[in-house]
Amino acid sequence: MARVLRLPDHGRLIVCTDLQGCMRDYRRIVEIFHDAREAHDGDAHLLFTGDLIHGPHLAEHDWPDFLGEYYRDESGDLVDAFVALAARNPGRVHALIGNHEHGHIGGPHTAKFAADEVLLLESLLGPTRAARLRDILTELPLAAVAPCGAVFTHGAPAAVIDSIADVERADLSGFELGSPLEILDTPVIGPILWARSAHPEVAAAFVHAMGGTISIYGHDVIPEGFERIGDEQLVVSTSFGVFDANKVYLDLDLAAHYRSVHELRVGREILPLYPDRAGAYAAGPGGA
Ligand SMILES: [Mn+2]
Repeated sequence: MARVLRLPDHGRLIVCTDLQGCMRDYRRIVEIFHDAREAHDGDAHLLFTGDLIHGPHLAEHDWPDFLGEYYRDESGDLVDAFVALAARNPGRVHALIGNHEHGHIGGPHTAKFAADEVLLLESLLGPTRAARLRDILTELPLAAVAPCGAVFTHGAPAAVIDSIADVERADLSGFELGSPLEILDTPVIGPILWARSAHPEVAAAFVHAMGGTISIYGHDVIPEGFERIGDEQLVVSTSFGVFDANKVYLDLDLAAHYRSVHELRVGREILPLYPDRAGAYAAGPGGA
């Protein structure tokens, strides 16, 4: 199957990174998507860049402060809500595969908050819902491209590719027994799903081969909410591991043409998930 989603050249695009089972932040980004849809005569899209699933299963008193506000993993319900939202908005609600989703459909099993997060989630869901989860995740793309120049992946744009066809025909199966370290060395899918950074020259070559100009991804936690690297890369933290005040999402104009990530402005394209709680830097175009 073709593993690259192609977005249109019109409308708005709301971009949300790693939720990791956080239902509260999921509901908030859906509210933002609904507002964008209303403000633009229905012409809006919502893109999740992977890791919808696998959050902490901790009691509040065991919660480490650095992870931001407390929440409890609701991966199963979150995926169900995503599927229902996508069905109500045909062709407008999308999710990429993250390294945590990959574990359910051929990737190495992740062990961030449990010895085996894949087995844990599937046992909580039971066999029927687990099979349905795998069917849903199998259909997801590995990357998305838009005529505005944006190239979206879960991890950093560190893959060395000749053309977009290398991503379109990527094989995701057969890594169950591998470790995350081994898969990082697997061409194309290793870096796309696991890399936390990319050298500017490698990133530039990747976005060019994908037919774009800028790379947008999550996977890593940016405590301040986002980070620009060179002219090509923007790392976004919408939810996981970040305090509410610093969580950001993107609101992109799909009819624009972005030549550099410096054209994505705080207060315009880079927006606070919770404006009422936002830090000073995210207050708007006048912010630092
Ligand atoms: Mn990840």
